[in-house]
Amino acid sequence: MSALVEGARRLAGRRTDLDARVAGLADAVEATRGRLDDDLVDAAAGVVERASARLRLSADHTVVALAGATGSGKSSTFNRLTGLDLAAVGVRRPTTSWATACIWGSSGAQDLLEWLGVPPRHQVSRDSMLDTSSTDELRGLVLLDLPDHDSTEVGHHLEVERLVRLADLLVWVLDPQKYADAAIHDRFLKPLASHRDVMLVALNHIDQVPEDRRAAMLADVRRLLSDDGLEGVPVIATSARTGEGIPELHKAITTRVRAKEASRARFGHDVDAAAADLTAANGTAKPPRIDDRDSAELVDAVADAAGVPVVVDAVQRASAARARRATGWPVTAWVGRLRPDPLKRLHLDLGARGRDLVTAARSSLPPANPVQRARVESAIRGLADDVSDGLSPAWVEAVRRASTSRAADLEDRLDRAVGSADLGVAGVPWWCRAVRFLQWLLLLAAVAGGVWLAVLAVLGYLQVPAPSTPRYESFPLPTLMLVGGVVVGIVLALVSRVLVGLGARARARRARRRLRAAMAELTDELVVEPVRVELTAYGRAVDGLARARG
Ligand SMILES: Nc1nc2c(ncn2[C@@H]2O[C@H](COP(=O)(O)OP(=O)(O)O)[C@@H](O)[C@H]2O)c(=O)[nH]1
Ligand SMILES: [Mg+2]
Repeated sequence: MSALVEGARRLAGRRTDLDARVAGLADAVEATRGRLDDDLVDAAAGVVERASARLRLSADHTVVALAGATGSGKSSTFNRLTGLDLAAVGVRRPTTSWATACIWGSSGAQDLLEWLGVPPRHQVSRDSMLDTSSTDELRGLVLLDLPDHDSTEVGHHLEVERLVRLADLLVWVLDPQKYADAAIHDRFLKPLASHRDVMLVALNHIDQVPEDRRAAMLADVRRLLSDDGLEGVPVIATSARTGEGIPELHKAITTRVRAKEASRARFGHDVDAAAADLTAANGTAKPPRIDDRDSAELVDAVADAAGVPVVVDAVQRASAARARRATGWPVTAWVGRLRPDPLKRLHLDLGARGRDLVTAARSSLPPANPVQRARVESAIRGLADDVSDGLSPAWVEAVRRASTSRAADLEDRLDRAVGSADLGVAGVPWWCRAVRFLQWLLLLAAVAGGVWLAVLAVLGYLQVPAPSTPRYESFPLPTLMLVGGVVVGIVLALVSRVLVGLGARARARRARRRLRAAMAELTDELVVEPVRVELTAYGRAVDGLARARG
């Protein structure tokens, strides 16, 4: 990050009076753009623009910088103007040296000086010294003796450029011996043409120019400046040694300080007026929050329109059918299979994955009917109205607009959201598979018992002596196997049926939960979030306007 950007940011973070108020108004302008009346916002934006441009980076101080080539007399002039022997005269300052500063009425100048790169030992406050009359006149003045401007160091040159850009007034000190030096004009003065309005030239060392030549030399200086694109820049003949012209220079600086003070006052009024107008349209109500109840009703309405109840019902029925088929007595289950499958009628596929089931269920769903749609619309409106209750009409409108801004997407995305939700209903529960295994064992036992009995019967019919039949507790084993296998199988099927019903309901509940979560996510993205964006903007506007009003 360049030093300039860094410094500007630090200054922007400065919270002194008008600076902060203009920044607040700028925030409010940004937050209300497109929401409040355009003319109103444009007017406030104009105030921000003019104020920031005119006040530059520091609203509370007038920065006057003395710049020029080595030996032109910057330091001497600085000492003359401050009445102090602060700046070292006749010293060529090395590239590492910084500006020397004198501050009149020093309060709040600390950040500014920090950014200017003036170390504390190079700062002096004119406040505590001497005559209070000139202190008052120049209150807020920061006078800088810049490092020598003809340094060949690029980094050094950039530093000076930075300071020059910040200055409210740049006093370029010229030396009569070198005023026509092409290098000075080409390298330094021409590039400053854009600073024409904030420049002043002091033709120093005037005591060394014979009286009769002064007028001609001043005219020559003006002509050269004009060639540089600096026409109209005031030129004052000064002598830091004899004090000649110093009162004029002093006066020019005082005028500049007053002008800045006047513009500060004017912009203060402009900011007041713009902030008041904007506040009237914006309102000052506390930024509202979105009520959970409103979004819950919206999710309900959307879930209904998306056919969530139908899908949940299908999940329950399909899960029950699947589990019943797995746990039923194999004989009746097989007979049942001969009957038309109720799920087939429902177009519900018993795919291994729950997703197939849902896709099928969705495909057989009727699209949302007008009643369902109306409920969604009214839920959205209800949310927008509740949230914007108490806001100014413009913001009520903005919130309403935002709430429906993505309504078209909503219908579109609902289908996909329901279709792609993982309902967690794949396959049958593990215990169903265990029961199924048991059922087949029981059936096998019954069949074996039956066959055994049949063999015994045939042997009896043929009067062939049969081997003795094993018994269990006086019951013949084959009979026990046949009857027990059938009876236990049927009882197991009946008990399983109860469990299957409970399990299917649990799965339906889980499916509903997941579908509702998907619906909530969707409504949050497409309805609640756009509203939230408006509320955030409203909050910033209220906050910015409060700061703008001071
Ligand atoms: N005769 C005369 N000498 C001056 C004047 N201003 C500065 N000087 C001398 O010029 C030399 C350089 O002055 P200084 O203020 O250090 O210039 P800077 O390098 O621009 O800061 C010093 O010896 C000063 O005494 C002036 O108006 N008239
Ligand atoms: Mg100097």
